[in-house]
Amino acid sequence: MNDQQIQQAYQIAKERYAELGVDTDKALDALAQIPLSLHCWQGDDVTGFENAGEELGGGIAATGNYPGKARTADELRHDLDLAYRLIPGRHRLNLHALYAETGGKRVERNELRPEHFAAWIDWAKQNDHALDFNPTLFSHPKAASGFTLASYDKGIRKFWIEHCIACRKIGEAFGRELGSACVTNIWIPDGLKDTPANRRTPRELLRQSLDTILAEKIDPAYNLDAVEGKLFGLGSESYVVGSHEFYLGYAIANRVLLTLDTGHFHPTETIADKISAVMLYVNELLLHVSRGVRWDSDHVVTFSDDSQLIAQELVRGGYLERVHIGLDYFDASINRIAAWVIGARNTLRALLFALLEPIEQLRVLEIGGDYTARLALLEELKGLPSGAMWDFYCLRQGVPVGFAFMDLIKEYEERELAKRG
Ligand code: RNT
Ligand code: ZN
Repeated sequence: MNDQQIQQAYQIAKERYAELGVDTDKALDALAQIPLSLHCWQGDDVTGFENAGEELGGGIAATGNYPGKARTADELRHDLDLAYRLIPGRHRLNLHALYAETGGKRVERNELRPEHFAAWIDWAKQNDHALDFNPTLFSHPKAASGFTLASYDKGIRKFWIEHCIACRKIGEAFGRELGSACVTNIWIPDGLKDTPANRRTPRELLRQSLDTILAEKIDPAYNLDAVEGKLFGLGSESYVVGSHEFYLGYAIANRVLLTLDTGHFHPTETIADKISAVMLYVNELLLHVSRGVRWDSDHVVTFSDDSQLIAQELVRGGYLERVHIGLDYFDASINRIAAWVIGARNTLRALLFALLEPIEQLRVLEIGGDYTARLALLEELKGLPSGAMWDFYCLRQGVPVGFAFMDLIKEYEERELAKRG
């Protein structure tokens, strides 16, 4: 399809939507305002640059050995540059503390400072990406027991508390330097493989640790704190200290953001239904959009019922202003740049699909009790030419339309990734 054909297809599609009272130009403008936070860790299988010889820990796993993974921060940034060129819109980058650049010097995690992220800040400024952040409480000898902030060992807790405090300050620096609040998200792996005898004390310890970490107030214009729970991990199948209920309570009581990761619940449970419930009690949410396959497997996001339902909830509920959308998956079995691009494009497509709904009409039908027509209309919408909208949006945003983005990835794979051995 050439540009003219894409525009013609858009015009015809626009009329189809107009018949239902949907303003497609408005939908495309709204989509252009939504930033996604791309997770740096898809580019190197959550390895980072500490070079301390630690395996990926914390009960998460990246499987696959597709060639060409980024080995240095420069390679990772270079790979990200390509990904951003193939994703329509302006987007953020989500960093992990593990991605510090310390110039070959060993810097303990509780001693990390903004200067260890200077190259990331420069790159972010040059490329107009705001930054988000995460302390890294895994892949480290002091996390080897499986416990960090909820450890019975006071020294271990202290170390990780100091790490999280250091990370909030780094987040604050990101926010200040880039003029956009950094969301600093705390996720810890703490839990037990087998039936615990005491579920209570580790949760009390975790609460204490979080209270200490968050004691210092930081201007929300620069840093926002978020807490992420989960149901289970590898080696923490029977008990996770930081469960959903734990953090839901903590976020409400302490006015921090709650993080909902799509892979962190029972496999038949969707976070879409949770959004309108928790938004009554928390001011802001962070989403980790991922795709679990049978478990929290962190597969690339697809244009699935699940991703569409989440996007619909955000749009229908009017929550876009209060929800930060991040991606969180790590697939090492396919081209890692393509993984970023496919997952991000699908998340945006799900949002576009939601923005194209004749929401007023659906509401009128529902309030009037006409559930038959509601069902009929919802199903008809699936057949409307949303693909033509998406193609036109990509064209307008100056990124490849359709499958053509894979040509650039293939070309980069041959030119750059092949050199990485
Ligand atoms: C783990 C959490 C967490 C991590 C990242 C790397 O289950 O989802 O968000 O994926 O911190
Ligand atoms: Zn997550």
